[in-house]
Amino acid sequence: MTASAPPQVHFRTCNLCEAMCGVRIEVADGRITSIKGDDADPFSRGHICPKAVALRDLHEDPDRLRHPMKRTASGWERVSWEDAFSDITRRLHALQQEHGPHTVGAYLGNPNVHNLGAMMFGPGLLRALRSRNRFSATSVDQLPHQLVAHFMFGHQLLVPIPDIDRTRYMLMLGANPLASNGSLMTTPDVRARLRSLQERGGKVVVIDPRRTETAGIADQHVFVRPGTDALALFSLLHVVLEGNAHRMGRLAAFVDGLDTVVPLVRDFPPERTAPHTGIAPEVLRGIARDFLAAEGAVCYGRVGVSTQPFGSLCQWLINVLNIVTGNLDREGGALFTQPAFDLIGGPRALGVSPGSHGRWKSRVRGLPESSGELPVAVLAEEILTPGDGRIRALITVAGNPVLSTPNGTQLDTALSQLDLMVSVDPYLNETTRHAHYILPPASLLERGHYDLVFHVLAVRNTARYSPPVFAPAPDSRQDWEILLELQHRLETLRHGRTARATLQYQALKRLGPERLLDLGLRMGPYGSRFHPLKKDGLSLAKLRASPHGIDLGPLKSSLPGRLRHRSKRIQLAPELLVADVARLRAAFPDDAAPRDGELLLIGRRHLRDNNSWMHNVPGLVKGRPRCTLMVHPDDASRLGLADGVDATIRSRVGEVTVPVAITADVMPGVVSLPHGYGHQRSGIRLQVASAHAGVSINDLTDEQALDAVSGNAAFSATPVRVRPAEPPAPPSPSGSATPAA
Ligand SMILES: Nc1nc2c(c(=O)[nH]1)N[C@H]1C(S)=C(S)[C@@H](COP(=O)(O)OP(=O)(O)OC[C@H]3O[C@@H](n4cnc5c(=O)[nH]c(N)nc54)[C@H](O)[C@@H]3O)O[C@H]1N2
Ligand SMILES: Nc1nc2c(c(=O)[nH]1)N[C@H]1C(S)=C(S)[C@@H](COP(=O)(O)OP(=O)(O)OC[C@H]3O[C@@H](n4cnc5c(=O)[nH]c(N)nc54)[C@H](O)[C@@H]3O)O[C@H]1N2
Ligand code: SF4
Ligand SMILES: [Mo]
Repeated sequence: MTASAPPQVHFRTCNLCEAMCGVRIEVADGRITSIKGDDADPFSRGHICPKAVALRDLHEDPDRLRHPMKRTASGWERVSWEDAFSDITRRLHALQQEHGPHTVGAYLGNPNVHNLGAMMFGPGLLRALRSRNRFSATSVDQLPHQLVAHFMFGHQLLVPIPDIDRTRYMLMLGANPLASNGSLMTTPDVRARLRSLQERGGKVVVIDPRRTETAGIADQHVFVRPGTDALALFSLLHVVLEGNAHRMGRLAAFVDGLDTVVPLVRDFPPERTAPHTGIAPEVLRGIARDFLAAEGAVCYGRVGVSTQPFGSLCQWLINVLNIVTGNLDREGGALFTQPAFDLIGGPRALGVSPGSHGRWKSRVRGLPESSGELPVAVLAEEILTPGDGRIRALITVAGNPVLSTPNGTQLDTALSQLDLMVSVDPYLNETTRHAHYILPPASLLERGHYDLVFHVLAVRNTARYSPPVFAPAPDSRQDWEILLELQHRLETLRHGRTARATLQYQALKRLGPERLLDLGLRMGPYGSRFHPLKKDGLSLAKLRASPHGIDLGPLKSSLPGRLRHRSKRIQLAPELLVADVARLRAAFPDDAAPRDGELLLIGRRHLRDNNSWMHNVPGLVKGRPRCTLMVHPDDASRLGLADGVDATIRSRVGEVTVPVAITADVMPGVVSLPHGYGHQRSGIRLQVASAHAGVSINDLTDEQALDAVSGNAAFSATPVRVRPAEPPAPPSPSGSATPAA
């Protein structure tokens, strides 16, 4: 017997969701033997969720692709990186020569934001493509937040973050952080943080059409009819601003537009909106009263009030509520972060653009771009509609839009008609099965990690770098290396091989994400670069020497300095948002009759899911099937639905059949189905997920249902009809070819 080496211990940030939990990973003989919370992480303090152990399963997953693959008439074939890169870029270039730059589309999925290399090198590839047909998961998620931040504060990433550790009143709409672990609010161990909020005498109030896990621990839960939150928020503001009594305090000196807002809110007394929202006027008045009385209150809204028909109005009104009550930029309210790598106020070349809107429009439906991208709800029609400017080729990077964007069935069809599709992705899944090439990156534990984005959105200023746990596998490429290679080859085909471009490419290749990170840290607000006196300023070396991360303190007041409008003033009443109020009024006239028999569909998340791509981890999918349709008992009995028995759900765009779960936790008239399922599609290579297929909610959601201002998908409040499923046809007796007469 040979003695095995003692286990090595690696400290790392889990990058699977936004919470940035510190983990402690033990490796013996090249294999992971344990994953635990890192008790010494000053931010997450040892907390992890059940998904953390999936870091190992994902790394070891036999279905994870390890080599570039090409789809041929006889199936998938392994190809060399060189052959893949050269054929792909040659064909992309030829298509662009013939049909113009916009004929190549790109879709960037959510995991890009959790990937240092992709964050740094994705923009270069997009620049090289020169296409207006860029899409991302942003427009099925947080686009309203970003657009509103761009309008109001002058930068799309100036998203106010709830000061959860000091607030005394937290009003949450459309968020379930106990399942999601928090979003646009990086907050590891949110349960403990909410408990301390309550222990210091504070209150948590949840407005949600479902009594969620978070609602379950809240002091108050209020049902709201899906898609009507903008009305409820207007009514809250109506009460708060009664008698014209704003309480902006010091904010008043740099806020423009209160005069526009005040007359708007007069139109929405709680008594008038109650029939639509289902929220009793006295309940809303009580919330407004408590909000005003609290020493530090914050209103926070997330996916449920972003992916809905009035997503932008909701995010706007949430900011307005925080501002007019004096809770923006205040301890215990909502504050902006001061991250070590500053994507907002740092050097332009290392930052994110402040944002834009309407510089161009989509070809078919004429929807406006936001910050350089178009709403992904138009992707399918841009491929399917013939004519000049049609998308003929598509690159997807870390995205599964067939399961994650509205009317996935339509996109599924569209993808099969592309001349060329390339997917940078570790899996052969519902989307990448349409690719001509799949370029799988090295595993997530084979790369260094720093959360460029989530440090910007965290409830505390911290910084933490994770070196790779494993050396990259032989002949593997990191995401950033794949993106840089595609970029360089495309540019070379276009401009020829110039000395300058070659030097630049070689320099970037040598620098890689880590050196760029170091540069950003040094140039950042805590950095050493330009502060010769601050010898111990932040740098990558310093982070490497602090493997548990560095605490940089609680969020601090930063206004008006941090605003990115040249005027250094907050725009309380951006024109496009004010104009959208007419649409809200028209959608909910005073004499609206209830729609007979129609149910409103909403989504949900479960702690053990992560969008569409973690159902291949056995430990996360075990137990009772989670892809069920929650139905209120009253609706179930009216419709003849039984618990555990299949029902068929039909919307304008499609139909799915799934077991029913009867529960009074959903509001009457509302049904809920999780997203990210639907792994029954043929040709995927996800053994475990295929055995837990479920159905895709996005085979029901409608690509025409959008937040009109941003073009963000409006998943919530999809009208559906539900009926008991037809019993499966009885098997015909064997041997009989003709049915019995
Ligand atoms: N376990 C797990 N964690 C995740 C993810 C995951 O898939 N699984 N995904 C990650 C991602 S990409 C994101 S963006 C975040 C999202 O993080 P959250 O926003 O916290 O996500 P959800 O849990 O979907 O919570 C949305 C809530 O909105 C409610 N809702 C739906 N429609 C309406 C409405 O019209 N009005 C109101 N008031 N509420 C409504 C739903 O019932 C639900 O409770 O989670 C991240 N974390
Ligand atoms: N109905 C409904 N639809 C929704 C939502 C909802 O609440 N309801 N939520 C929306 C939200 S918030 C989001 S963010 C989107 C997500 O939408 P997407 O980003 O399109 O989908 P994901 O399921 O996150 O798929 C991620 C893909 O990235 C791949 N991947 C994972 N890690 C890596 C990596 O390190 N590198 C590379 N190159 N690839 C990787 C996975 O294999 C998978 O193919 O879905 C949205 N869709
Ligand atoms: S909460 Fe998020 S970051 Fe923390 S362990 Fe779970 S998946 Fe990882
Ligand atoms: Mo998301």
